[in-house]
Amino acid sequence: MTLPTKHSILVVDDAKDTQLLLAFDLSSPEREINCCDSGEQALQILKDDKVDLILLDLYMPGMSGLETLQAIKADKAIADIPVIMLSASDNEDEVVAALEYGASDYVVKPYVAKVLLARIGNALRLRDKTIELEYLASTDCLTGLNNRGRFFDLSTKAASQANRAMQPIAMVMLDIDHFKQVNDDYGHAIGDKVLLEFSRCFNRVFRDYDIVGRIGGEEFAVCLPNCHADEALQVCERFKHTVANTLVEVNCKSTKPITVTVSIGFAIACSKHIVVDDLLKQADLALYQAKTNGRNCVVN
Ligand code: GH3
Ligand code: MG
Ligand code: MG
Ligand code: MG
Repeated sequence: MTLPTKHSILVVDDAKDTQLLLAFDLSSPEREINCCDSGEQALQILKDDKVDLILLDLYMPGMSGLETLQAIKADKAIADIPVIMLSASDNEDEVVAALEYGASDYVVKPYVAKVLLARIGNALRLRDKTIELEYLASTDCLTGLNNRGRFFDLSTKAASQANRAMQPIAMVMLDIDHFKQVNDDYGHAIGDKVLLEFSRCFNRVFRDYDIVGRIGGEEFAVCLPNCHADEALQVCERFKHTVANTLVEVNCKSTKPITVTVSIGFAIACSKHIVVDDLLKQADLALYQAKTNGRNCVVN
């Protein structure tokens, strides 16, 4: 995971001289500073632009700083961006209100540039740490795929979108065949290498917006929004062949590269009430059937 090297800061203040002063004081090769005059403009900018931190004036004509802060914190897509309030007022109630609404910090104007920069640094560090922790909590560390929890969350979101749009959704469950034998024959490290190479096959076959997850040891799942049964069958067959043709080098000259096969079960739902758990159970039954049918095959 790579975090941004350059942080983008949005200054929201109706006073042009404050904007200019902040742009000057904060200027650095590691920061990009953009300014706007109102809360309304800020919300518009936040819809499209990537912003890492907001410096928000309290008193502005139109939306006040507190109203803008509330609007930011109410919008899931931008709620995590740290907001530092900047105000000439040191009224205790306003400070408390801003912090309770979710501001990361509150700085009184005229500010001391050195202190403001230190506070910005702290807020950005905390934000970076949060991003890193969220990534670690949702990612499988061996393969970089979504972990089980994240896979369920994303699939549940995809299912509700499919329900609204009345579109079908396909759920695929995959399990590497005789994987225990790979560990037994070549050792756990090579087993891990096989898992990694296997996980790389997903990108080559599935669409960008398909959701891929590592569900357990050598079990994986893919959720395919807006996908019909014939398309799901085609893509699963293609994946099965891609896996079977993927050579994994063993770190030993005398041993030939190894290959594995995969058993695949899938299920389709196209009702208005798609439930991810039910769909996964159906796909799991199909996977069980694929194992019973002799492995290296796809069952619907
Ligand atoms: P089947 O074809 O019926 O699926 O047989 P299998 O051997 O693949 O299934 P089984 O459930 O018997 O074995 C799964 C093995 O996967 C056992 C476990 O040690 C191994 N495994 C699970 N997670 C990891 C991992 O992260 N790394 C490695 N190297 N092995 C793992
Ligand atoms: Mg003002
Ligand atoms: Mg298994
Ligand atoms: Mg297996």
